[in-house]
Amino acid sequence: MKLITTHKGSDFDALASLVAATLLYEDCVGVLPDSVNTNVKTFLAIHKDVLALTSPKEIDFDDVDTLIITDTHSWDRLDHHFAVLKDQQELHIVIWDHHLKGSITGRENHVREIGSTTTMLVKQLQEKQISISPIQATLFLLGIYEDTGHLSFPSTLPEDAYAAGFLLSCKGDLNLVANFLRQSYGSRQKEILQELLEDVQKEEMEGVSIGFAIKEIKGRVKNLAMVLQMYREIINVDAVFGLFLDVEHDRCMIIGRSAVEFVDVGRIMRDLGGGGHPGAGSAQIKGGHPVEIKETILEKIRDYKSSVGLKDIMSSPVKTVKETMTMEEVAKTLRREGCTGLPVVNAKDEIVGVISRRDFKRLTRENQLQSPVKAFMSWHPVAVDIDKTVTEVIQIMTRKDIGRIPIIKDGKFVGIVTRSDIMGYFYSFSSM
Ligand SMILES: [Mn+2]
Repeated sequence: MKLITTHKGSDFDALASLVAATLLYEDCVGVLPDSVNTNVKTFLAIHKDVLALTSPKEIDFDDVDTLIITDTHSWDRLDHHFAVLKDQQELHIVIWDHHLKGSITGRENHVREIGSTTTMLVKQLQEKQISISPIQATLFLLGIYEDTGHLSFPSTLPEDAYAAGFLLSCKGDLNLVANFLRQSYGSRQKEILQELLEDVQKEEMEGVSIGFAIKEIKGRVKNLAMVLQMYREIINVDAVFGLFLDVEHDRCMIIGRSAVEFVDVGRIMRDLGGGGHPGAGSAQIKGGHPVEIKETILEKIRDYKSSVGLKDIMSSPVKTVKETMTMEEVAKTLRREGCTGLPVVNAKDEIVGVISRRDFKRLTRENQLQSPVKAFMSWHPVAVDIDKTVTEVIQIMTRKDIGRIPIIKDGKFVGIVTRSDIMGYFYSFSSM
């Protein structure tokens, strides 16, 4: 007999990958652990009959020759009934899992980092052209959306989004998805939010407000990130950090969210051993104390502030052209440098203007190519002092609709910041 099972306390990714595997492997019995999470329980209350899954209690483990496991590969995550298979040498084990760590090694191991285990199996179904019913498609979407935070978590891969798109084409129902996932804001989450609001902690740094939510948590609470997001909106801060202390396991779960470039959550979390991107991230610290962690986070924000400045993102040295140069020479220089514009300096190397390809459109006669650049350049460019912040430069670019800003130090031209430098600044952080 062939069995397929998943981890106990099953969430949607567990249930969905289990069901997807029963489609992939014919003549297999799908065994759902008796303990499932609250959302899945609600889903099963309606869909149990169409899924045709069996309880571990009903299985005769004596004649099992193949075991397929999804969304975990650890014996202690399986229903206790499976323990009898542990020492069976002949057992053919197949693993489908997106958690890299586990205690079971199978004959076939499909283990890799991806947003959800469901994605891996849906890909197989799609490749083998096995048909998926609208109900199954809806369940698989639930699996993918739950584990990828609706395709928003940093762990999400293009494959997860492709699989979701494919499932929509199989008539997966997003209304149902929203309905079953929304209920995760239950009484426990509400209680935590209320307690957080009774002890609001706000800090100000350089005009940016940073909120902290510090709380002891008993047991496993899902969707703390959502609670934290609601907390942030209510207390109206630019960035927020949730420090959730799990006394039982002596660890602290840290979640961060930020809407300002000044607070780079991903970088802070990486320093704390976790991960993420500038807007969102998380980390876990063994034996950490929340008050100390809060101080560490504030220190890091202060440090980064002084470390990333215009000097780090600007291009320098930058080619300049003299104001007396002819337009023809300038055109050659632009071509040679492969850029769309250059600063213009006077005899004292002070910046007096900017010439860009656009300005060449104003040349109407051939002989104007012999005119000096100062006749066509835009005068008095907006120059920014090197001590200003990246945010200020972005504001100027937006307000004045200009794509390159000369940077000056003690009145002297030292470099230039372009739109692509700013893009590089944002994207290099998210890909680190
Ligand atoms: Mn999963």
